[in-house]
Amino acid sequence: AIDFGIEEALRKLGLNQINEGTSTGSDNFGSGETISSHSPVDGALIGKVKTTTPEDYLRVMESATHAFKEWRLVPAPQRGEMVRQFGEKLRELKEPLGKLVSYEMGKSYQEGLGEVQEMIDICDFAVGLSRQLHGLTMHSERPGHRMYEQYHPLGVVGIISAFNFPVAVWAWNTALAWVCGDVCIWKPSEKTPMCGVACQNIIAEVLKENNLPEGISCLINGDYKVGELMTNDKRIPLVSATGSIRMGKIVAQAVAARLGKSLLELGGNNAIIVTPDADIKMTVIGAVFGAVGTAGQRCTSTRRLIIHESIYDQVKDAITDAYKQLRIGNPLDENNHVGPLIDTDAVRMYEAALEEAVNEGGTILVEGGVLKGEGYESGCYVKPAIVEAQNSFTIVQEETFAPILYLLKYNGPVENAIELQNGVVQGLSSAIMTNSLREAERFLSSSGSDCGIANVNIGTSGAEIGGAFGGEKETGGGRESGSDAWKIYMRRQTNTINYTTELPLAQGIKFDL
Ligand code: UN1
Repeated sequence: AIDFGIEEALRKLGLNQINEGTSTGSDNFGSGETISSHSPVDGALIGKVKTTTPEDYLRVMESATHAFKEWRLVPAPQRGEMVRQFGEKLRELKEPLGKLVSYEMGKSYQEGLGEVQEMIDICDFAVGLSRQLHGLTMHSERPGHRMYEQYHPLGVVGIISAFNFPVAVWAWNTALAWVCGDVCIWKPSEKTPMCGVACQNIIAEVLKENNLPEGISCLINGDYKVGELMTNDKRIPLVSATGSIRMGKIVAQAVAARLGKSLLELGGNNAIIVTPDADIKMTVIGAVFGAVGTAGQRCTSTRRLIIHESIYDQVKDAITDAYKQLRIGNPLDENNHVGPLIDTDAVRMYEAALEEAVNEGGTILVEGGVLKGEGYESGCYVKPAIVEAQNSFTIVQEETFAPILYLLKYNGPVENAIELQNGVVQGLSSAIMTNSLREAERFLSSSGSDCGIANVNIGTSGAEIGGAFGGEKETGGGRESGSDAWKIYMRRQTNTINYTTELPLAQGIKFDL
């Protein structure tokens, strides 16, 4: 086997064969059972991580609560300075961390580096933001009164993240939460626990170097039961959760039952509309990357292509041709386009989805299948598939986290394509390929795409961190990352100050004593 420098990367990230999976900042422990992390790349054991017990969690919570009391008093620009240093450390460790992401999750090394770049970018964004946590001032209706609003830190933020972006999604949340004056407890996916420990090692060093309270960044590990410790904990005012719609509904109900806030970033069922005015070459690149990049395991992955009948055959031929060029294999080898799925459960779901698509009447255009033989020993490598289908198929309505692309045909005006595109329960990302101004603007209008992300002449995946990221309907409604997404990590307070010697009441009410 070729050595892709994994050992060295693990060493640079301070990872061991057995790692403590619970951290109150600098104190690492974990008395629960261990999770073994096997790479989907070659099936090898990367390392083990000890899970968090309810007793361990109490210690974590104590550390976080204590840290919050101090951290909220640190001026926001100084909090930004801590995040700046964290971003610097990420720049230094970009290669080993990108490699670990690639090896533990299975995405290509390029995409692993890209994910760490998103972390660096959100740190830069958060540093600037730390001087711009602005509120408004209003004019009071009463003389001699001043009215304004301010944003205060919220408290302990719980972060539950998914395997597919094992480091970036945490960073989008935590970098903003930290400049907002919050402290965070993170439960990474139990499928990528080593990435979690690596990130915690990096931030723990920054906190120590700055003599900051440990507990600003805490880590817990385990399955949904460990997540429940946070969703049911009224000391956590905000839970940010990324994952399946099924998981999001459970989290949202638990958090709502105690009137906490949740920020949900759940499944997508993203489509690209291809109109008669589309640039076919751009369409092919956007659609192929969107469908097979990250082996179809992004929540923004392209699941459906909605193509006008007049160019249907042309687009179909161009896409199926492009699929013939795809090289599937070890994602650390830069010659490959497509890596493995996360595990063999995901492979089974991929196989079941293809079977169901055919049972419902779909036609296979590019055949799928599980790869066997040399280089594919982990059993997680599958062939990207294309199926001609109908939007009404049950399987097309669902998000399958795998490289399966459904081709759908539309006729008539672009409104018909928009109706198909909106005709699913999810509402994350969407795109239109067109050179027609009328079609593009229709797609972006109030009667256009109902998604949180709507792109023109760009695919559905690969959003920049500067915009708010998230979607509508069963995608959960949350917004993370750029724009004013920071506001959910703070509590808003309206202040009115009377600088007279009278006490006039609002609404002109008279109350004489
Ligand atoms: C995800 O899949 O959970 O837009 C996040 C994108 C990436 C983030 C995806 N920037 O594809």
